[in-house]
Amino acid sequence: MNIIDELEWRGLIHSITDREKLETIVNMQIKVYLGIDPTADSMHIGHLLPVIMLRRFQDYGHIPVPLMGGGTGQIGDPSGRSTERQLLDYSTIERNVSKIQKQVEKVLLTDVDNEPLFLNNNEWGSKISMFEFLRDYGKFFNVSYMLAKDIVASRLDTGISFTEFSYSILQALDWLKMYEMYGVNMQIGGSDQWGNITSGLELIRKKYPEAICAGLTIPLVTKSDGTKFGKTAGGAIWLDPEKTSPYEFYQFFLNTTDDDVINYLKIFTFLNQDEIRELEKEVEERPHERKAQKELAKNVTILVHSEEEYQRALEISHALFSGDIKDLKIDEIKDTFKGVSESSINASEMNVVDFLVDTKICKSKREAREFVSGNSITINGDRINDVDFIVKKEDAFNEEIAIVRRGKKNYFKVIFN
Ligand code: 485
Repeated sequence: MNIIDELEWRGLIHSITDREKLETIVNMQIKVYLGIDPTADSMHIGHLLPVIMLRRFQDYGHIPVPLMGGGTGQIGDPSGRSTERQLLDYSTIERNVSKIQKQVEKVLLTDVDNEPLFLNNNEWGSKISMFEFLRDYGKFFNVSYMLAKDIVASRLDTGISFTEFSYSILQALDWLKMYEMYGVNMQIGGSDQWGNITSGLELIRKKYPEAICAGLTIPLVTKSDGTKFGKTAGGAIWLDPEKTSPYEFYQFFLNTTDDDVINYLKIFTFLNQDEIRELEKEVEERPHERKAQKELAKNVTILVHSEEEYQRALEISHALFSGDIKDLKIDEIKDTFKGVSESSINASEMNVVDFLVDTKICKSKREAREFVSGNSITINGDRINDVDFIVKKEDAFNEEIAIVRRGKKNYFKVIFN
């Protein structure tokens, strides 16, 4: 199997600019680039697939070229957006670049011959003068052609600034520069990047008609129930453990449905065809064991975080599943329940029914009584079935946080002030 067969089997190819050219360059050593703009101080789960893709190329002996958009991040890609972006200041961009670069480094192999070539487009972008830009690059772009590109066309009604309109020229210029300086002959990106990738390819071809380069886009990750992948009630799933704890990260993948799990194993893990076929059988024959989900969550958590973080996530999951959270440390409690709905109370003790209503865990006293007498409430791991029970600050974790479970799965965090 070569890399193309592998990507095809995994369902990772949305479009290829030129199949024949790609077939030619896979037999040599490809320098394959992926650009990421430093719009936040961390990548999110949407970035993970393309970065893993770079690693797949690396595993086949090719050279990954992660490009940090230190320059383009100052402008803002209109692709996939219906409104103008907020401009970021320079110091934020620099800080974001270094954080994102570290996250990319974790997924790629660094102590190998085909180590990644990290680049930043601010390097050349900041050196090009305005006149040079318009004379040497702008001349290659026909405005009516640019207006016809989906991204721009879809923004013509609502409005697009000249700044964002110019973005795809900058991305095209990047590829040309990297082709000239480093021989970068391939670009990958999500399917929203198609317009930018083809612009780059066309620019290279105009200057170097003999160039053998190819672009490839990756499909959007879909969910079988039609909802958007990567978003939870708590917001986006980030790779930074400070923003999304490894436990939440692990849980996110663990919660994958039976309908989606085989697809996700193919795209997010390095498990091979045989291993995935085995897990497919497990889903069919013993779905309740959730072996495929566990394997998915384990592999991705170890890749993005570490073996230790994975073990911690497992321990926390077991504790939560059994409801036995008493042994968790305060930091783990904070971590585990980050993003869980939170409320605060000012009293140091309170009757449980009032407490449940005050914290909005229950809608009314009547509902609160029903939950308590129905054995559905636990506080800090203890089941409370007495409506006269008094909840006390001194019993809370660190005398600070009470964790309430309503029913099997609904957790709430209450902060004592
Ligand atoms: O030369 C380039 C300069 C910048 C970029 C690419 C090439 C970044 C690109 N324009 C972009 O905006 N990418 C998004 C980002 O940075 O958040 C996302 C894409 C997604 C996937 C991901 O980056 O929306 O499809 O490519 C890695």
